[in-house]
Amino acid sequence: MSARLVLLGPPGAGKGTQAARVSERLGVPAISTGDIFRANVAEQTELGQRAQRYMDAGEYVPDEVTNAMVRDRLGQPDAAQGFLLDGYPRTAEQVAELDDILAASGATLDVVVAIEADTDEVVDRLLKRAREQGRSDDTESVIRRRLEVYAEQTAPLAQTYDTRGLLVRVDGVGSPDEVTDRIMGALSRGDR
Ligand code: B4P
Repeated sequence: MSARLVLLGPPGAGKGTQAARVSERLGVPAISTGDIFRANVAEQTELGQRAQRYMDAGEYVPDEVTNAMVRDRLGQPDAAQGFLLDGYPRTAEQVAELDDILAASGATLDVVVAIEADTDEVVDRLLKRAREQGRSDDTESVIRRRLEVYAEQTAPLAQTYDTRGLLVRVDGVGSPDEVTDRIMGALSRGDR
């Protein structure tokens, strides 16, 4: 079973939801750049102060900030035997940085799972989360901007990883359990 994974997908596709479940089943840490940023915002660290205005506007935090944070996190002992990255890489520069980080330790990615869901579905989910949890970037206009940024900068990365023979596409519509079963099935079959 693969140990170094990336979860790709638009905002609201279920990356965070599936990262928690799949990482537990595989016994590797789930590393969510969004969660790390939000924890830093809550604690008002310097990193949080830098990230907040981008997140609240639906823009990506600059690559130099995000890359340094991920490099540091992947250098921690619990990530040495594997990890599941949720929400990273999101830009071509982040792909290059991840390649560099892994090459330095002689490691390689095993699989990139793209969770697919159409725009109406993800907007509905994020607006529901806005009503239930009040996340500051879940307003309708910010959601639209996050989807635009995703289409411009992150959607093309699926092609990059497909060309490398690492991509597996999974339908993200259905219950969380159904989506987890699809991901675990694809991993155990070795789909690429
Ligand atoms: P993230 O925290 O990654 O936010 P997200 O893309 O909206 O995904 P999230 O994981 O929260 O949603 P999920 O699909 O699981 O990023 C937030 C911001 O941080 C970015 O906009 C950016 O500013 C910054 N950032 C993060 N990483 C960065 C990077 N690499 N570079 C630069 N900036 C970065 O779930 C959404 C909702 O759907 C939930 O309410 C969930 O309960 C629900 N849901 C999940 N699965 C479902 C299902 N099967 N059915 C119904 N609902 C479901």
